[in-house]
Amino acid sequence: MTSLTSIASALAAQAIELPSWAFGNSGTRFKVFGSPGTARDPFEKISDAARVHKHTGLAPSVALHIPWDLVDSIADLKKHAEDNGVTLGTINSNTFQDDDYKLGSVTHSDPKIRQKAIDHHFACIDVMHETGSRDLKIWLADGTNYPGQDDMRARQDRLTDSLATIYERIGTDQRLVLEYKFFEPAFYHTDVPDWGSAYAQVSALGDRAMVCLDTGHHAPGTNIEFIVMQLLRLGKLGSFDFNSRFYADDDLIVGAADPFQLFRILSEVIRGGGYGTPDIAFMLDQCHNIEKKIPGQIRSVLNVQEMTARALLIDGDALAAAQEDGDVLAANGIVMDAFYTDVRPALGAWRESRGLPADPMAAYAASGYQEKIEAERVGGTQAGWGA
Ligand code: PSV
Ligand code: MN
Repeated sequence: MTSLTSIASALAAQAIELPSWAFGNSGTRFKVFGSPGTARDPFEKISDAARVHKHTGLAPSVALHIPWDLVDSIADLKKHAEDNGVTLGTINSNTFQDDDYKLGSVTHSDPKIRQKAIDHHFACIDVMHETGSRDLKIWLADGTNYPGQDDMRARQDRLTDSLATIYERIGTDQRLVLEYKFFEPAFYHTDVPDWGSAYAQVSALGDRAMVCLDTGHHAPGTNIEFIVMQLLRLGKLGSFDFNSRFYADDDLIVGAADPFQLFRILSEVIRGGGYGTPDIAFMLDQCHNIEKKIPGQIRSVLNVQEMTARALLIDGDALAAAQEDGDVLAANGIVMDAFYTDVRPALGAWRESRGLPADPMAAYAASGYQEKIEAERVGGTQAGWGA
């Protein structure tokens, strides 16, 4: 097996983008629980995200969601991020919380609603120019609940037209990243349900249009690492939204539900040349409903790092030889040996060698930051999922 020391420099290439919305209160359809110290505005969300980077060195950028993170001065927010040692990353559009979008946004049959949704994306692109963001990430809640409710094909055509209009507006150094999801909030069909549909749409747009793979957006049992392989092979994997799920789009801590799946996904990323290149944004898309948010994000990025380290340990040469020989058990054994390696002590030492705490969870707990925000952030309205 590949040695732990030989993967040290590869580990240094890891950068995971945090979602601003993970630092607000969120919940289920039944209840959103408040928690002491929760950020009350985008500035406090960024401050909290920066603590994750401070203790892990893994999370140098923060994705924004518009309009949730709109502030009077984006320039001030950008400066605040930089003062805290992080940058502003992907801009996520939101066409799922306005009454006008009940029956769709960019696919709506009414041209006025479609234009409203397109204009929102133009506004997001304006924000990107101010933040210096590369990626505009589009997830659409568009879809229908009942057979016959709308013409699926006409909606697909309208989607193509709307995306083309948005794509024309992005800068030459920017990208449009389209996220698919097979259900929810629409339950009969969604207009971008799967990687193939997203791939067809972005391929029609051009080189700077890519697919975003949210790990929670597949039917149970889907072989997600196959999709990773295929999109990498096709040169169209633009970003990940990492999270984990037991049943639906649970948005739980990545690697919590199925660490082996996370390992398999990261193995395909590495195998396909998607690791250590800026071409793929490794984002989290999670909510922390019952656990503390900052340590929840620290745990998440550590889980990604841990499974990346294990995946880097796969002996590619030995694996290729076993595959060539048709040695089924040897090939599988090479992969499983890497997966079962406990890399935590070595990662602790690796962190210390880089001036980071060996145990970022403990370092955060000892830092006093949680107590400080719980004492200071009294009054005002806590940010929620959606604000
Ligand atoms: C939709 O479920 C989604 O995964 C999209 O990425 C949204 O932008 C995000 O969740 C909102 O939390
Ligand atoms: Mn997502």
